[in-house]
Amino acid sequence: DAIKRAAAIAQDKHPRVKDQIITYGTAGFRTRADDLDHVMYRMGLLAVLASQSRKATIGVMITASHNPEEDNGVKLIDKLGEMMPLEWENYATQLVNTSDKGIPAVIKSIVEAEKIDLNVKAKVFIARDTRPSSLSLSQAVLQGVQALDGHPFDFGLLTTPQLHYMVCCENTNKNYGEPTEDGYFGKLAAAFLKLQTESGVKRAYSPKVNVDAANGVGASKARQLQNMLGSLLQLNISNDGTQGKLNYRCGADYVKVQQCAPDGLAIENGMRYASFDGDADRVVYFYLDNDNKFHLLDGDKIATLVAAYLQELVTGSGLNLNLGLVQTAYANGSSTNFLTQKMKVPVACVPTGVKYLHHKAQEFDIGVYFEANGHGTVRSLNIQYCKIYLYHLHTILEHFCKLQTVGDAISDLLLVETILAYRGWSAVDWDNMYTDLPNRQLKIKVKDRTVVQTTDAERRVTSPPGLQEEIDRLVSQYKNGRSFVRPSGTEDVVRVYAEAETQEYADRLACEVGQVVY
Ligand code: NG1
Ligand code: ZN
Repeated sequence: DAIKRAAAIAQDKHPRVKDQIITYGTAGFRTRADDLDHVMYRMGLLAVLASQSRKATIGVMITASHNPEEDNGVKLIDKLGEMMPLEWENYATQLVNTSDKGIPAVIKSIVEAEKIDLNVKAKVFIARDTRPSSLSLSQAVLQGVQALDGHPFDFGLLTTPQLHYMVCCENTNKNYGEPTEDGYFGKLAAAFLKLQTESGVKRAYSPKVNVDAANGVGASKARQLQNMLGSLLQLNISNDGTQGKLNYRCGADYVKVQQCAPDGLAIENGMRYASFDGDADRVVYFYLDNDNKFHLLDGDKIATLVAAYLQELVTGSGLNLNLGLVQTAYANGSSTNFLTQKMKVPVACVPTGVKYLHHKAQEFDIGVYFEANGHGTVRSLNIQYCKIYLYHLHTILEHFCKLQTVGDAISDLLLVETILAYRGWSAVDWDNMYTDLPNRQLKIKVKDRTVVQTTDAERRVTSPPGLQEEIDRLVSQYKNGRSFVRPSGTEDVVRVYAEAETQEYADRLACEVGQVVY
């Protein structure tokens, strides 16, 4: 039968050659591309089961986001564009780590646990980023889908959020939009145009944005968008993959962590810049001031810009809608202060990982959520209610944000530009909302990162004993000092974050905390 045949193909064409355990983490499976062929094939099999279980189309995205070009990864997308629930992450880990011969038994146990009807027609959407390894890995997924008699549809190159959009549109009977690239870009471009025409563009606004596309898939996609926008928005795209290497000294993660401009573009003062990551689900902005000093406008600055604007719309409408912001421990302390004290916007803090932010955001009528690194969007469960009273708010939520269960560099860029145009702001004006506390992030290689355990949305350490007391002691020596450590969910490191009154102090505090972790 199909299961036996699938196992035979696994052994023959996609064997598991190394006896190494790999787990489905926050971002799916992610490791060196060379170790992923059998993982991809088996994820194709699992996608068929997921599709049969859900009686819906399931997505499989091949990318390792901001990781180096040599890495790759894969994650499943559930029927409404969300991440798969924990049980399915566990099934994925089981199926990937069994021997080739063990495949039928694991499949049968999943079929039993989820009461799957193997006769249901399965449909799987597949897409990939621009890594050299992605094409052959996506073919392994495709063969996995076919081995269990599922119907694969290969979109080729897409950004991660585009695939989320396709899956969600397909499963909502297309009443939201067409599951095609034309559908996606058409929707974004139409909303952008409409907002610009109806709320007006202040003369001080310059529609020129320089985009660092991380040498990834975001470059060609941003060009497709540009073609639909004419002169309303002028995207000048660098790091488009024709010369540089993916994510190497460029892209959102590099710019955020190194706090400097990427290679591959000539930065001038007076201009506005945006950096995407390798699969274009994150965006950060930056600029050079008149003294040629680099300024970062990260996820916290985007969240603040968006929350303040939406709050204005809500207040203006007189409606009783509660608006809140969700952040992680990495959010700059100044942003949290500004929002809670000046703007009176409630702020919740959750552990790292978009799925926690996305989930928490639903506790508000309008929940803005962003990680400091530029991952985020707005979640609103009251769109129908807003529609009648709040036309602009509705357009924003419905067209830029509704299908973004992970954040989307392209739609977030349009959202930021909409607000800047409405306010007539430059990057400097936006940056002046509040001043970031100087901060530093470090990675520490340790023998076993799982020894570090945390509580209180990762802001405090519970293990090893004594570590939190040491951190408290160090932090108390710095004015406006704050620091925490946590094990990474995507790399074999412990991350250290510190902020303080000056850059020198933030650097020093991060170093000192790093030493006690080590
Ligand atoms: P880890 O490695 O767990 O810190 C990183 C990012 C997350 C999220 C995930 C998934 C930081 C500090 N962490 O997680 O925000 O983006 O990767 O891609 O930026
Ligand atoms: Zn990404």
